[in-house]
Amino acid sequence: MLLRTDRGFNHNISSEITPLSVYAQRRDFLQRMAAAGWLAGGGVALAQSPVTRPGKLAPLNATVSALAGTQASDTPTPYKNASTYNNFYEFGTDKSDPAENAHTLKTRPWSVEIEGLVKKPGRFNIEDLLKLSAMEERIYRMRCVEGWSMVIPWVGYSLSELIKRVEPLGSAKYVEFITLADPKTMPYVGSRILSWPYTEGLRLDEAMNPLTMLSFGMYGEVLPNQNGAPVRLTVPWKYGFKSGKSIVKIRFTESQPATAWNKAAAHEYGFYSNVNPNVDHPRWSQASERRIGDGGILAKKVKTLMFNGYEAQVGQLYAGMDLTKNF
Ligand SMILES: Nc1nc2c(c(=O)[nH]1)N[C@H]1C(S)=C(S)[C@@H](COP(=O)(O)O)O[C@H]1N2
Ligand SMILES: [Mo]
Repeated sequence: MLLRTDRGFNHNISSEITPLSVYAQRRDFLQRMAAAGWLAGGGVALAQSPVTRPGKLAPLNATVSALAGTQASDTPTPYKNASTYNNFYEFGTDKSDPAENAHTLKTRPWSVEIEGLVKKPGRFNIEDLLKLSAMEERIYRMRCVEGWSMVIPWVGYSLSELIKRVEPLGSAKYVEFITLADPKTMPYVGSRILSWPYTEGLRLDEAMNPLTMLSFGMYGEVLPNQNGAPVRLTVPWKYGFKSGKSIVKIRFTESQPATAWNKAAAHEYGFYSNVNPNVDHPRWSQASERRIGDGGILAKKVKTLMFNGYEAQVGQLYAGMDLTKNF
């Protein structure tokens, strides 16, 4: 196995130079909307999203996010793929299992408990979380550690909006995400594939980065159960497993929390799990990825980008760190 030990940051941004991209189309769309006088005043682009709604679930209205890095220049993955090719081990390990089995997940009533090192611990009902901040649509590239990727228009807002409300104490350094583990509705929670509940964690500054998103929907509609309804994390510069689904608890801690995949195989899955084409998984290369879409498993491979293409937004979080050790 080839393991490159490139410790420097990759400053190659040629990937940003995409010819006729969705981004450009979207920008044209926004310009046309503005010209037509359809945008709200104050320079805020309350544009309708050009992403087509599949019309399967309840709509979740959002405005196109103006935050840098939130409008990936790639064509969004067809909804069909994004909602039928999933990892959600609580419902099975085959990619098709979650879409087949997750109808048993009960997404109401739902609440997210905030605990640990914060001034304002407590419980947020999902209804209150949905109203906590303005819903934005953000198109993120998502890269699974297994070597495939998708481009998904998420609906939600920055996790930092919630974190600010609960006021972390100075001693809080990490955020732990605990997801639902209900053996009655999740058939594989009794299995020994992983230790349940599925948990994940971020450093507080990673969690506060505006790209880190609390997502409630995708493609203009509420999340399908198999994608982590009613609320999940989306962290676009990290491997997909950091984006925990169906979150029920968020805990602020002083020490680095354990994570489900790190507990299962520490030498394969570290705490950081930043997308990094220069650090291979012990069993396979991470230099390229298969973009899931109409091509199915024969889809063509594309080069994986440092921090999944979000280096400009998040590279400074890791300045001076050895990313081969902190994988
Ligand atoms: N609770 C929970 N969250 C999870 C997982 C899981 O098995 N259980 N799988 C992760 C992995 S490996 C990936 S790639 C993404 C997939 O998200 P998607 O199905 O919405 O694309 O969810 C992540 N979140
Ligand atoms: Mo994944």
